[in-house]
Amino acid sequence: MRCRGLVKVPSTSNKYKIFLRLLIAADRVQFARLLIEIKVARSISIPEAPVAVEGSEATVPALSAAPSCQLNTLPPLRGRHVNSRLSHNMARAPAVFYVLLCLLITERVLSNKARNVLILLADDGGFELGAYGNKICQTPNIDALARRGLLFNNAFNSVSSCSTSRAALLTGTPSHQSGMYGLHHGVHHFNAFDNLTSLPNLLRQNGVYTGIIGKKHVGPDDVFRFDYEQTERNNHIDQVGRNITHIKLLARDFLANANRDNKSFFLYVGFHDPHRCGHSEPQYGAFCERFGSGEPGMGTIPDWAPWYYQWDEVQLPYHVQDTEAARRDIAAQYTTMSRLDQGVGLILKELEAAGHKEDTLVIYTSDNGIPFPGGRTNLHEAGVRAPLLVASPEPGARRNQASYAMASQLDLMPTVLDWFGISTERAEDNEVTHGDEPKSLLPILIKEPAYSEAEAVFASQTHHEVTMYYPMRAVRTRRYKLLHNLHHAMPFPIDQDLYVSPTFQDILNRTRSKRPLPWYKTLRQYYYRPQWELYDLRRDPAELNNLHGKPSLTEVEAELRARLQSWQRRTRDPWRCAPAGVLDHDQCFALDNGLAD
Ligand SMILES: *[C@@H]1O[C@H](CO)[C@@H](O)[C@H](O)[C@H]1NC(C)=O
Ligand SMILES: *[C@@H]1O[C@H](CO)[C@@H](O)[C@H](O)[C@H]1NC(C)=O
Ligand SMILES: *[C@@H]1O[C@H](CO)[C@@H](O)[C@H](O)[C@H]1NC(C)=O
Ligand SMILES: *[C@@H]1O[C@H](CO)[C@@H](O)[C@H](O)[C@H]1NC(C)=O
Ligand SMILES: [Ca+2]
Repeated sequence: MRCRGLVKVPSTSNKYKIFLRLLIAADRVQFARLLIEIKVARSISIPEAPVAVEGSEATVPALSAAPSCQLNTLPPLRGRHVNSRLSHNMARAPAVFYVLLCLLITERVLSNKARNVLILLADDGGFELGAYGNKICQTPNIDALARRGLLFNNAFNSVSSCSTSRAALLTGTPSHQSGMYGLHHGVHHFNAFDNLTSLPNLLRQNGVYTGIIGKKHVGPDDVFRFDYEQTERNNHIDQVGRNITHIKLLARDFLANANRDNKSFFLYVGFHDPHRCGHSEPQYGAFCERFGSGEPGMGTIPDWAPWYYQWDEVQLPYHVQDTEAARRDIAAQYTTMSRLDQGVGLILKELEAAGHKEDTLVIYTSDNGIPFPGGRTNLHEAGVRAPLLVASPEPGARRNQASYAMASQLDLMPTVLDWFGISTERAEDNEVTHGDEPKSLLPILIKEPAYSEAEAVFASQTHHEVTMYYPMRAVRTRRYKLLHNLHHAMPFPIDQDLYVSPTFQDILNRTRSKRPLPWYKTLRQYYYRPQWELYDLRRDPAELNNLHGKPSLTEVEAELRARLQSWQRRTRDPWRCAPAGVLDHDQCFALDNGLAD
């Protein structure tokens, strides 16, 4: 396979000379082989659960009698009421598997072995990764991490905006329930509710040494407190979020503290790459790709060897127009990806040097989709579908494999708590207690769950910037997505950062001057959306063919709608009556504004 489009330039040289063309490694992550069956376990199965009516709950007697694994944090294993999706999944799973799982977990907690977690969070990072099939953008370090662990092909953000997504990741709570309705900084000024239980607070209470390096972007401080904080609050964001040499040294410092105190640790590294910076620091380029590049006046980052790409050979995402301006924008993003990728490599080396390669769960993901039209701030796929790599050091863990299980970033908090063997009782203050609730992903690291059409993830967005009020709610199963644009008559808002980008300016200019725009939508279509959008993602991954109201899908749509509403009710969504009604004392009262359907 030829690796096209790649130009590597030494940081000291200005000559854009190709001197290296790489072959794509042959041992790519295997996308096809998924269902590894444990033959012995298959012969014993739990009877099918009664089919639950939407919103109601079904008890699964077989489960109450089955493994009483008190140490596990998965609610179903405590023999509680479980919702239809979970009971469905559990009912299909082999009983022996759960018994083994309980034994594993019990042994793990009793052996008191050190266990740590490292979260590597990209900022607006997408699928510009070799591991996810991008053939041009070179990310050898992240690809190596993917080979060491499990690659999720169906992982989703619960919201497509920075602060809200980070708050959701750190509390397991959707944005409408956390109170973090939009961006935290400056005039936007959003904060989560004071009564929320966050992952770092819970871990600190349980004796885990917690650290954050890089972008924090959530508040209030008391709700999100880490023992070790090197963030934009006490540093320049570029130093803690983009200067990978500086980040490496901070990680070394944190790990030395953890080792000195002989403590389990949780380290959250919030890279600011590959976020745009044309709005805040245009002197460094659209993606800050020149910051520390070694070009005159840009400074150097000793550990970064930037990679440069030819604009005409980037791998264009389907939601970005095929023009030189947009392609150059993507090429700049790729260069910034090389800084993120090498940063990930440095942190993993520090982890190993500190003696923690074999006892640390490593998670790589991104807070929201890429900052291009159709991406960040949208609940369409390019806005919420996220890379998710989870590498477990456990001997039985899946490696160099892909999972198609539906995973939400709301699942990360229960996953980390499960890893540390901490009960989620206190986390349940966050009110997500029944139904389609967040779940630990650890069982998936051991075995691919049986395929289920019933698995779903949810998304909820209200603001990005304070001016960008555009509430949306969505439910996504493996096949379908139902998206509700609550205030659909308003134009879809555009954030400052996207507005000044070469890609959006190009769309504007071409639309204004009526020049050809080789894009998947018109600007008008992008701004004005219908109230309901229903997509069959198997047939229509770009979400271009709205099937809302299609007679053959009446039942599918009604089911998704009921499920979305039920999730909104359970998570106390203040918007659950919008736009057709007003909420009062947990009831919706009609407005007769013609939007009831
Ligand atoms: C560190 O803690 C573990 C238990 O968590 C214990 O077995 C070990 O002896 C401790 N090491 C030191 C040097 O204190
Ligand atoms: C990055 O950090 C290193 C170490 O602190 C420093 O020497 C270097 O000048 C920094 N680079 C930039 C571009 O700020
Ligand atoms: C947390 O605070 C919010 C806002 O005041 C409130 O609506 C919610 O019910 C509170 N949750 C709990 C568990 O107290
Ligand atoms: C768009 O038009 C403006 C004004 O004519 C111009 O300054 C700018 O360079 C153009 N941008 C792009 C990306 O074509
Ligand atoms: Ca972001």
